[in-house]
This record gives sequence, C-alpha cells and structure tokens, in this order.
Amino acid sequence: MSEAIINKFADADVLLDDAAYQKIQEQKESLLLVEALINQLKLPNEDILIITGAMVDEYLDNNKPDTNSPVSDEYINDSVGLMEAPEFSRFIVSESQGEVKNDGHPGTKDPEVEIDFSKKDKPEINSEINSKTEKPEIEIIKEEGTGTISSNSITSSETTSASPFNFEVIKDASRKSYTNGEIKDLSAYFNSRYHKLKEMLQRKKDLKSPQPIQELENIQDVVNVIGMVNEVRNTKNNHKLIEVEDETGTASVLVHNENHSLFEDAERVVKDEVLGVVGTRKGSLIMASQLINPGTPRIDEKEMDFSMVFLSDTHIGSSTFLGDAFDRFIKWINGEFGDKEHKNIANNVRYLILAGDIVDGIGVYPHQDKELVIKDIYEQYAEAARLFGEIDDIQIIITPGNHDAGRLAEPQPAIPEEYAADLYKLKNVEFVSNPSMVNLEGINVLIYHGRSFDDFAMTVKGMSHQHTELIMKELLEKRHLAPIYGERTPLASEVEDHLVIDEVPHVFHTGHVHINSYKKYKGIHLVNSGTFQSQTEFQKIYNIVPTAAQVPVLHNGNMKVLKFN
Ligand code: D5M
Ligand code: FE
Ligand code: ZN
Repeated sequence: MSEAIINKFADADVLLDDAAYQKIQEQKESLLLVEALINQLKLPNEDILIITGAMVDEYLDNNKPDTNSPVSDEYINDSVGLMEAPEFSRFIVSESQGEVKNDGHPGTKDPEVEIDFSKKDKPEINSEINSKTEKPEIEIIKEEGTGTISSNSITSSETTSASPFNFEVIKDASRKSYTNGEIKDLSAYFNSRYHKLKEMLQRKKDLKSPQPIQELENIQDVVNVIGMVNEVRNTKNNHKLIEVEDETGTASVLVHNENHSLFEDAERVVKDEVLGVVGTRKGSLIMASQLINPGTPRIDEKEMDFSMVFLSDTHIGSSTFLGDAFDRFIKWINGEFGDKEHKNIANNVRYLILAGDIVDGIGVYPHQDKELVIKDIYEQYAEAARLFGEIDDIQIIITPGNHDAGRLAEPQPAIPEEYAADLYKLKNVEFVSNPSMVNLEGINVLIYHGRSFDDFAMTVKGMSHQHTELIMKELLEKRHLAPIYGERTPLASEVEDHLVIDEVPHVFHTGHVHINSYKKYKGIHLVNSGTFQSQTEFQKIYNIVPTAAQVPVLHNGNMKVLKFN
C-alpha cells in the first residue's frame, strides 16, 4: 500500500484491522476507497476509528462499482504491499541521496538559520552580572556536588615521571582514515550508525529479536522493530506519526496523545535517530506501546583528587573577545590571582580542555571582518599560542569548533598544524578531533563542540540554547551526538559513524551556545563551558545572552564556576 494511503488513514486517525487491510489492498482504487470509508464511517468527534473487514464488505456491497467508469491509473499502483522496501532507502547506495544543506555559520548564509529567537524563552540573565555596579574581578559564583578526595591519590612516581600527566586519547577521529565525503558513502554511513545503535538496542529485553519491517504483515500480536526515523509529524488530531525504516522496509508508528508519557517520549524523537518500537500492528500502522532509546546506564562515579578546567568559545581575534578577563583567568590558573580559596583550586588544576571556537576565524559569516581585531587566521592562532603559552604545568587539550580552521563537517579533524604552528610548538598542548574522548587520570571526558544543539533547540519542544543540559541528556540517551542529518550540523558521510556515543563518559563537555550549564545526570557531569566573548551583533539580534568569562572547574569532583569579569 502506498505511503499516501497510510498517511490518509493516519491523518484521519483511522486504523484498520487485518481483514480490512487485506480487503482494501485488493481493491484497484484503494485511495478512493479509503477516502470514501473515512468520510462515511468516521464521526467528526470520534477519536480513533477502527475499521473492520466486515465494515469494508458492507461498504463495498452498498457501493458496487460502476463497471463503466474508467479506472484512474493514478491509483492502480496504490494496492501494492504495505511494508515493503521503500523507493528511497538510506540503506541502499544511490547517487541521488541527500546532501548536507549548509556548512556554515549562523546568520545570513542559509535562510533556514534565520530563526526568531525572540519567540523562544528569554534567556536567564545572571542577575549578578547585571545588577552589580562594583564587580569583583574573580568570584566563585556556583558550587555544586559533594565530590570526594581519593585516598589512593596519584602516586609520586606518576607526578614526577617524564610526562607528569596520566592522560590518554581514547577516541580521536582525526587518527582514522577519512573518506573524501562523497555522497555514495552515505549508505555506508547510515549503515554504520544503524548497526552500532541496533546492537545497543538489542541488549534491551524487549528488543532482543526485532522483526524485519518487511515481515510485520505476518505478525498478529506484539511487534518490535528497530528502525531509523525518517519523519516525525503530527496527525490532524494531534497524535504523533513516526515513520521508521530498517534495511527491509518502512513502517508508520502511531503514538496516541492520550498515552501521555509515551506521547512525551514521542515529542523528543528526532529525524535520523535509531529507535526501538514495541507495539501492536493495526493494519497499516503500528500502535506504539513503547519507544525505546539505546539509553545510558547510571555510571559508577570516579573519585577525583585533582581539578579540570573547561573552556570553549574563546573567539580570539574577535573585537568582542574579553582580553582583560582572559588575562585574569591566565593569572588565576597559574596560581597568581584571587584569594586563598581561588588559589587552592588553581593549584589543583592539572588539565584544561578547550572545546572549540578557539579563534573567531575569518569569513565564517558575511561581514565578519568588521567584528575582527585580528583579520588573519594565522595571526589569530599565533595570539592564541601567546595566551595559552603562558600556562605552565597543565595539560591542555584542544578540539575544533565551527569557527576554527580545517574541515567543518563532523567529525572535525584536529586543527591542522599548518594554521596553528605556534600552538603546536607548545609542549603541553594536545590536539584532538571534534568529537573526541580523552582519559584524564581514569576520568573519561567526552568532548563535543555542540553544533547539533542548534538543531535540537530549533526542532524539539522544550529545548533551548539556554538549557543545553537537557539536550546533552537526550544525546546520551540516543547515544548520538548529532542525530539530525542534513540540517544545521554538517556531517561527513564517513564509513564509520564517529558521532555514535560508543562509550558512556564520566564527563561530557560541550560549548558552542556561549551559555554555561551544569548538571549531574546518572553520575555523569554534563558541562557547558560558555565563552570568553561578549555579546555579538548576531547574538543581539537573536537575544542570545552569553555567560561570558565564567569558567567551570571540576574540583575534586565538585563543580565550581569562577567568574572573571
Ligand atoms: O555560535 C554563537 C551562538 O549562536 C550560539 O549561541 C549558538 C548560536 N548559533 C550558531 N549557529 C546557529 C544556527 N545555525 N542557528 C541558530 N543558532 C545558532 P558560534 O558557533 O560561536 O558562532
Ligand atoms: Fe562559539
Ligand atoms: Zn560554535
């Protein structure tokens, strides 16, 4: 049966039992029949109607076709099987498959980016920043958690060894071979995503042996499938209709709005994620009873006897880069600034992670040069090297963002040495990809710049740039850093999908939105590290209020946010 028919039934909130489904399928003019059935049988206020085989028979008896009337060709093909291989499949190689729509920046390049932030929730403005006339130059503005100091602290041999840091790169996409991003690799990319996530889903008790979609027609009672989401939409009566696809076909899943908790789950479903569905088959549809994510287990929290500092979005080179505040930050981290408590924290810092948008870049958006004080990308990185070069005895880890030099499509390889020669000369700096995972003295930190937050903030109800912790939770549950393909986040069609969250981290560090957030979720520290850039012209238009110069520090397992302006 064609998609047109499935959609017609779903829009009208009509379900078919198996007999009705068979009978409609046998009819030549099935689409016309569907319309007629809906019109005749569905009462305007009725919620969901189930059409039985007997009802179809009765209708056909009462409305014998006029054998003289011509049969419209348009509908003849509608009576082909329902759950069969789709014409377009993301699992099948085809030269015409979709491409990443935009690769750039907020603002003017792509009309889709022109979103009215003013309609969104107003960002929370830190009252301290706005109301104080006399600002202290350093201040702890947030403290959270009850972290413990490990008794088995780092041994002296480790601290005095040639490399003083017990630090390892666990996952770095730059070290893998890349495709040249040709479209023919797209099916391999989606296959990789599907199979990695399917394997995780099959560990769930309800999804141990999922049925191929093509075989659903033969199943009478409970069905369970694992599919990639092609589309999510609302029916006229505000139920959710989710189309999922596996390697054998596509199926439409209906989520009834009276099933409140399931409907809430459905509101968070996004295009291109891999989802488990348990339900019952009603003719052409699956009536969902459960939507299952690959999920994240609660992790055992690791003890920490050291501190790590999280930065992102320094935007060096921009006229809105907060140089004075950054100088204070450098002094603080070197133990030369602040009171005793501030200095105690600084002295405990062993790692600094910089999660992208290190420099402002050039030509990232139209007329950017007007907002630059350093108009040369090499000079911007040279200035970054000068600033970070002042930091001693701390291991620095740098990943790229959408303003940095190099490939924009994710996974983004580490910032190329040719652009950042002076930074590369610093002995204590390690460059890794976006995303990547590093292990710092037993603590696994997943680093992702956060470009996909734009897609979530724009498409998922209740999600916004102000509360990236909600999006980060969702990414962990979906086990993918950027599930939505082909919108604002450019994804390279690699043979392996490096954005799948293969391993659950202890710390998940992001940036991009220029607004700090912190939350502990299932034992995982979710950290967004804000920015060192004051509000830009673009952000003024969209009412983005940055939390500038506020630096999150995980100090012995407790979150502290230090403010430098
Ligand atoms: O991002 C700076 C800010 O702009 C950050 O709050 C995210 C927001 N932003 C960036 N790109 C987009 C798109 N495409 N849509 C909506 N909002 C966006 P930066 O990466 O530093 O320029
Ligand atoms: Fe940024
Ligand atoms: Zn960014």
